[in-house]
Amino acid sequence: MDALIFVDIQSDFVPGGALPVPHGREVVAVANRLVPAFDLIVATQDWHGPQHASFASAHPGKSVGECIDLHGVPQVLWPDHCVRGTAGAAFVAELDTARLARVFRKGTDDDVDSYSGFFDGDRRHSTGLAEFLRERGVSDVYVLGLATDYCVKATALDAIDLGFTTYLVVDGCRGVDIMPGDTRRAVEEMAARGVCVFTSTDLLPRAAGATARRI
Ligand code: VGL
Ligand code: ZN
Repeated sequence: MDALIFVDIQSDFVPGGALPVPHGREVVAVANRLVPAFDLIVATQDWHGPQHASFASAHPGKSVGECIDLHGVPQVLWPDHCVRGTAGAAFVAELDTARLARVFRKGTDDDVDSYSGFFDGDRRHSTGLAEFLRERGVSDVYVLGLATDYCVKATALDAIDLGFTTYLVVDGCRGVDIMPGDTRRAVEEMAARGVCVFTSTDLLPRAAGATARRI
């Protein structure tokens, strides 16, 4: 059983939003095109309180892009983004959400950041995504969304660690690239850890009953 996972395709992560991922809006068409090819589709949402510890605004004297030590863990400071219940935290309006079986929220703990869709806060708190997928007999997950070098990477690597056969739909992802090359390195790291890197055009024949081809 396959599942498609939309990672953080939220208004704040596309141009015009609070933490715009360059070309982020381009993932929406890819996501929407894949919907008919899957029987099970889920999504994650970054869902922060207004004073979240990943926000530069929560640390007087610090600015966006700086890295601080947060309870012993390096933390990049971001602009305020995806504050729960705000327009920026909503899915991009053009995203086809009609067939989402469930939405999993993360980053809800003010004191700790959480990039992976599988865990909220530290790794002891599940979002419920892994259990949800297992209950439905899912063995293979197809991951796409924003941002390649943060939440997509963390979600795909956790999927591998949790034992799912994991595919990255690479043309359905865009990265932040704080350091040039971060996105490319993230894809390389995922591939090295066992993630199969695909493009949506390799997957689309599934809708017609063909088998996906590894690139
Ligand atoms: C993300 C930075 C901060 C992401 C979330 O969804 O990749 N990036 N919060
Ligand atoms: Zn965030």
